[in-house]
Amino acid sequence: MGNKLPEKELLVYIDGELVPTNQAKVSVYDHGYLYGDAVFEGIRSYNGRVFKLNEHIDRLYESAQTIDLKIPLTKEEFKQAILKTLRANNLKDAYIRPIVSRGVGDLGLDPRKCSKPTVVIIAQPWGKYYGDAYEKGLKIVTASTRRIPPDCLSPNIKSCNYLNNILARIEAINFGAEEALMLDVRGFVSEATGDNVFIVKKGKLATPPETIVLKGITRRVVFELAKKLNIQVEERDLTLPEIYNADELFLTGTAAEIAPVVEIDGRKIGAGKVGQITRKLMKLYSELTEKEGIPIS
Ligand code: PXG
Repeated sequence: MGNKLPEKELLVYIDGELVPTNQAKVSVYDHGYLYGDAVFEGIRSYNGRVFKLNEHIDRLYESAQTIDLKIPLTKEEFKQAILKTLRANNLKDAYIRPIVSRGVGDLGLDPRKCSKPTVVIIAQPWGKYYGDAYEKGLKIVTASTRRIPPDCLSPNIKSCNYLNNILARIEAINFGAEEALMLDVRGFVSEATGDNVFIVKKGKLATPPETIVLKGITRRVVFELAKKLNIQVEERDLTLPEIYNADELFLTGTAAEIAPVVEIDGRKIGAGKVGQITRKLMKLYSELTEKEGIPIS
């Protein structure tokens, strides 16, 4: 994990108040803790601007609506709470982690036991998620753990139930790999444990459809950048042989940004080094994040 530990004590937003990290605590009876009954977002700010803030807020409210959780703030109030948290911590380049849980209840699943949702916003300085892999490229493996299918728990919900992904990540760690690729229950490619996946083949991009993955905001940005470069993008089912025979392979995510992959399951991808199209997209992404976004102050 490329995140830097905060040098000074940061303030965390909890239910409208900014409290020092060592006092930033949530009840053990919170259903977010007891049952993973919560939704979250992962947002970045660069150079004093919050990148794609509206898109992240929209997805947070969609996740909440899907699990029938009413966020006790309007979208505008939520945005202001995020900006306030960043200002209070004097952060310009940060990772922002809002979490809305069902709230404090009792033992037992019944969400009616929770009288009000708990709203937390953590914001902290952030480095590179995959360290030096942006130059060298990542080595990843395919996990035997399959991504939960949409008819069981939609991967569109950004919920605090990450055990499926964590199991895949443990497989990667145990194999000495940096990340794991997950297949869906049909055996088609879905996504990495915290990133969407793209292949480049014969100058075109392809990525799995939104029905089986998280609707990644970085994934959408890559669509925009590809358009600018006149590169076609297909959203379709991808097989593992297509991954092995791709010219280039990369992962996308708010934390990961655009991360090149040069090896999977022991097979080199393309020339075994960061590809040309991936490099172009990485450059454009970094330029965009530096200039676009909602100003913190
Ligand atoms: N798929 C999954 C399963 C994710 O969790 C993405 C794709 C990329 O989506 P965005 O919208 O960021 O392009 C994610 C991203 C964290 C954390 O601790 C969150 C994610 C990944 C890694 C860590 O906040 N979510």
